[in-house]
Amino acid sequence: MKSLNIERIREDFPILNQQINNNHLAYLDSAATTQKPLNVIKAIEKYNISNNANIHRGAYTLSIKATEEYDKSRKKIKGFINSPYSESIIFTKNTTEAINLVAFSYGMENIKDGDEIVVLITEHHSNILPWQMVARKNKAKLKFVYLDENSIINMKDFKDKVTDKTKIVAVGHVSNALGTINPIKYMVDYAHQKGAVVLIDGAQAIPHMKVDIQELDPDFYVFSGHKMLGPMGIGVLYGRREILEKMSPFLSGGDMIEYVEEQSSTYAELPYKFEAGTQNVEAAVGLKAAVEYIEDIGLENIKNHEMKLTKYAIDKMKEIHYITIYGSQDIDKRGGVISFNIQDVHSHDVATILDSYGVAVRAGHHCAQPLMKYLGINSTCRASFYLYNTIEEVNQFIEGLKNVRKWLGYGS
Ligand code: C6P
Repeated sequence: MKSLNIERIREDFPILNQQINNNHLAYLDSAATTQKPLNVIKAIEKYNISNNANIHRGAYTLSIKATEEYDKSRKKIKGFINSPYSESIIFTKNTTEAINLVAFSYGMENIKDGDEIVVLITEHHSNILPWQMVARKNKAKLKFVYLDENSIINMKDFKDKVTDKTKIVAVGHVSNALGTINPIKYMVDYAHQKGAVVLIDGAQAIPHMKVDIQELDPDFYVFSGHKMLGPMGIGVLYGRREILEKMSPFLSGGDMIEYVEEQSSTYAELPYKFEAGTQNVEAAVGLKAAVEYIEDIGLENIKNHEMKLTKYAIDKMKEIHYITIYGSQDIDKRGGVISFNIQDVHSHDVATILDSYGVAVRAGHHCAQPLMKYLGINSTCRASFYLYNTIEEVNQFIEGLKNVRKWLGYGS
């Protein structure tokens, strides 16, 4: 493990080198979306300057070149997550679309009256609403697993809720709202023992830690390109090949067919069966470049850096008596996300005041309203770190925090 050369890394992210409200921009919202390094921006530019054409359609050289670029991206993702097959890698628009694909193509067809679906109370709406729809339509029950007294998933509750009736367990690898890393391997194995199919929402995990699909062995694993230095508009669904082969298409139309008759059609093989219509090829190209960047720096080094910043920030925040930090107090169970509130101040006011100091944090319910309700709050402020953030930026954030209550007329 080596320390990151942050100065060198920041040269790759020109967007970070700007003033916001006369202050250095401290971008602490990478859990919402990450910034793009120059190699990603240049890869997209190069694709558009030299290789752009519609894929799989042309017999001409430019279309073949574009198709090759798209295929290379799929192979890159296969290697990055150690998927056994390229055909298991389906490109989607984002995590949300990937979960909807599974809910509609697998869930709607396999969940029956009386079956159960289990999710965690910490799930993002994208991993709740599709299952609500399946449960409502197919008369199944949607069950939630709650937290224990240490604000981590209560594993006794998990084991109570996952039963022989459970057909799908859909769990986040890392919570976007609390930053908690879930014991996902244990959850996958336990759910499999009970005969359930497991989907893991890896949107907040894959940018920060090594995910080895063959070791973890989930049935589905989903994530978004824009949270891992890549472009918006591209996401990934990894699916177990045998299951994907049996599933019906989610979207239908061009590019996902074998033969089309007036009244019926046969479908293309994997992965094309699930990639209807013209795909976001330039985003796939950008995603490949993003993975190359991450691999070059090394996921362990990235995680190590983020944890250094997180620990430093939490220690400083704990010194401020009117701040409440949510989630596990155990640093080993956290990713680089800190959700917090300042006593008597709405999270949006905190974020707006921090913005005046150049600090960008997210405020609100973080698309986790059931969690907020469960915690008895309506929102939090959230700072999230990535490989390009510095200790100086954490200090800028802490200084801003110390001023929030003063701005609003409180003593301290
Ligand atoms: N979370 C956040 O600020 P999309 O929008 O489809 O790329 O990702 C949805 C999603 C799904 N699961 C988790 C765990 C997520 O964190 C997100 C996106 C952003 O926390 C936007 S709400």
